Amino acid sequence: MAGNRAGEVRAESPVVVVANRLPVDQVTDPDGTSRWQRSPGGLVTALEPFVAGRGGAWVGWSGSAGEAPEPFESGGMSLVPVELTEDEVDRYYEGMSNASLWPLYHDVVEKPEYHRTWWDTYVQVNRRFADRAAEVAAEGAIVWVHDYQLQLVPALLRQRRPDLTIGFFLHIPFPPYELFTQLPWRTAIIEGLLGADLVGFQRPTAAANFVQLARRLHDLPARGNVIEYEGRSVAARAFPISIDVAAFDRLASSPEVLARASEIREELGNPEKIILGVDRLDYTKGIGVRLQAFEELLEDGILEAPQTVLVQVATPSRERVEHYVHMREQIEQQVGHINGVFGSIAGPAMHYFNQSMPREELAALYRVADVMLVTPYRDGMNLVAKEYVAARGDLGGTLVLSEFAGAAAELKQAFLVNPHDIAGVKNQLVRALRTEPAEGARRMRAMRRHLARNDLEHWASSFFDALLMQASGGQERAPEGAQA
Ligand code: GDG
Repeated sequence: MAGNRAGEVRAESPVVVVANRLPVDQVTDPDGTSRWQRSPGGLVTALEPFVAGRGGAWVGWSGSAGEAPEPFESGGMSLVPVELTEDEVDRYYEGMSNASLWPLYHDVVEKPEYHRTWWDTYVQVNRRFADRAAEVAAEGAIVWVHDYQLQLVPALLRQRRPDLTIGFFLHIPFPPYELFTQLPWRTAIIEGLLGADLVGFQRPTAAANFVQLARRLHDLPARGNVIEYEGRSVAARAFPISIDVAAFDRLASSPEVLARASEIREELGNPEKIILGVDRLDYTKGIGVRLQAFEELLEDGILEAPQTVLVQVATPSRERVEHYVHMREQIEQQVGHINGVFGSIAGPAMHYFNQSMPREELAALYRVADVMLVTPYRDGMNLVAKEYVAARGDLGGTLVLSEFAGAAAELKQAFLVNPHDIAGVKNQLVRALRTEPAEGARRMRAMRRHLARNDLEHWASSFFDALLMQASGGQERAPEGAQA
């Protein structure tokens, strides 16, 4: 992404994205100069075509506490930084977002903590995001707000700017009434979301949970997935997110990545089978489950190391949140134990990386893995599962996937598992390892066919189309400068 000119905020953006993070990271070059670099990751790729080149803006936090840089142009968009102080990062981001809402929305896999000071800061920061969005949006603009950190923004923005069309998308699961209602600020969150014209979720069950909450908590009338609220209609629907399938396929079949894939197999000592896990180091991802299944299979003598090895990439994440510190210790103890007992001079039984890998290296790992293990306890979607399928243009490899990942509803030919059932995970892992190539190819082909039609562009354009439709009361209209 080129260009980091400081400049004026464009007060007239016809399309505005509001997300916790800006789509760029500040990097410092060896000569000490700092510049903005486009963040890796799908969301930017998906949204850029809708925002860039038509005077669109992206409102978000730069990622470091303290004074925010001036708005600047980058990649054809106005980037509008929102300032967060150290205290706000602690309370709004690490506290309310990642230690209250994240565990609550993931089926309380860990116990959420509720603190009034965190909530107060969450409200304060959501106001600031809404203020910035209200400043940059043109009359009648479309604003698309993202994720659990900013659930109050739709209503706050509507109060300030009733002329706007507002969409919201939640990237993580949305819990049922019975769980959600433990949140002390439950009515405020639902009211916040009801400020949108369209609330998008990964799965239809999440949309249904939201509609039920609006009906039961707020006594609002609803017809199907449409809630009537303050004289407006608010629709709740599923839009399963995806990846840039063609780009990932291309990357994974490039000569460099293929060469690296063979090199990895050699460096691992040419094992017969390579099992792979790739996750942010997060307690929702069920990393411990797969380590336990692997360990028990070694213990049972069903698998032997290092003929079969497990490679686990666990990218560092939220390292200042307490739950994450404990979990990392536990996982690292488990890895140490597995290698202590089952490793040999010929090589360890498993390879663990607590580091972020370049995208090319991930693609090579996907390409060389005979079995991909994705075992979250709960996951909005899980893009790793989709990346693995996109990477396997050779139709090789098998996918073991948790039923509790949103992706399981689409990747039906995976070996599905309940991560709470270790015996079941072990069985499916063994089945996946023993799959005949023709059967594996049949499954992979079917999943690839599904993904080819349901890629990231499809996700973003169907959300925009539905948002425009909803805002125009059922009749599509073309907004100025926006591609529907
Ligand atoms: C949230 C929801 C939903 C991981 N390690 C490295 C690396 N990654 C990349 C993967 C993948 C992404 O990070 C992780 O995406 P997931 O979807 O698996 O999980 P979350 O981060 O929890 O994302 C999730 C998603 O939002 C989108 O809506 O699917 O359910 O929880 O793209 O490849 N990338 C690189 N190096 C690494 O070491 N380059």
